[in-house]
Amino acid sequence: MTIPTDPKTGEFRRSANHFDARVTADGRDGWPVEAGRYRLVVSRACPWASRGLIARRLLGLESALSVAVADPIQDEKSWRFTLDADDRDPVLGIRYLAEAYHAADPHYMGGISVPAVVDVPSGRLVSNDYPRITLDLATEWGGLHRPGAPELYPERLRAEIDEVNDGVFRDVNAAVYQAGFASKQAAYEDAYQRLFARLDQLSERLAGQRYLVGDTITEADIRLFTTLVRFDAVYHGHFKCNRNKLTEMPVLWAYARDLFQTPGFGDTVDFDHIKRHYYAVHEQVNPTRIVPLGPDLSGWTDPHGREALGGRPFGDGTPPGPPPEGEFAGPRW
Ligand SMILES: N[C@@H](CCC(=O)N[C@@H](CS)C(=O)NCC(=O)O)C(=O)O
Repeated sequence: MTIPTDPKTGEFRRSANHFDARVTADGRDGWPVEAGRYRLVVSRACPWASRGLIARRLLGLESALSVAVADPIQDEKSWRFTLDADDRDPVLGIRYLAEAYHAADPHYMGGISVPAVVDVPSGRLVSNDYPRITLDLATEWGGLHRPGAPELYPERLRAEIDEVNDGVFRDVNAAVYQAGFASKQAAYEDAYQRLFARLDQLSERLAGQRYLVGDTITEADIRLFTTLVRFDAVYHGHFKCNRNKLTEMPVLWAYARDLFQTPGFGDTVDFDHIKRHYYAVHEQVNPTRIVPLGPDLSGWTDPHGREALGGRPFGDGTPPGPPPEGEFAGPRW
């Protein structure tokens, strides 16, 4: 994989999400919410795709929206279904995610990214617009949510969630990549400084409250979690985000463990996929492609003590049940 950076500043250039149609309750973009119609294509390595995996579990959309898990190691044609029999996704019948992109636009020349929502009957990509995908699962897919599903994007908290998400996107979710992919010292240092300043600020915020916004789990927690859970395994070493480890930031470490141990979070996390993807795919950053054996991940299941802060993880709702057969990705150590 070639990492696109600005030749002048050395800053990582993230490509735009080209396919931004929305699956909605009223089908205004031509894609109505419908059980069994769409397939969510993910890599369990990818933080942006993992948002979708978590939201789907929390909302109980597993049977309405099936999931295809790509091999964590892309080849020159990008994401592929080599974990499946015959190297083919059993539902879409394709070998590469690129086939769904090209079914939607035969002339498309951009990146092939996950997460991707694909229309099963036509095989066409509908959306790779990851920030929108989870918000729509929370709001537009309400008719298919399980009984007791949480409100991940409640109207009354949207302004605050959006504001927190903005900072978390810029200085956490995206900043780790900007640090890791920078090709000039100043670009790296800028991302590193923003990242740790924001993590310090989030630590302060979370010292006295269990979740980022309100007293229940929201979309904001999902977005912060997907970066924190990768922090020590890949960002600290591979991306040089090494002022300290997550395990050395007591508030954030307890917060991340609390979420990890909440049904719907930890059971989507596959540290093996995460480590192999980052260390083996970014050969500009890690030319030997050696995947480190550490860190010791056993602490993720240690008690976190955050119940003492109160909070109602699912509000008036309930936690989701176990993941469907064959989908459990959680702690296996
Ligand atoms: N679609 C977005 C975000 C999703 C994203 O970056 N996904 C990564 C995996 S973590 C991916 O699929 N990268 C391959 C590519 O963009 O070609 C983007 O391109 O910036």
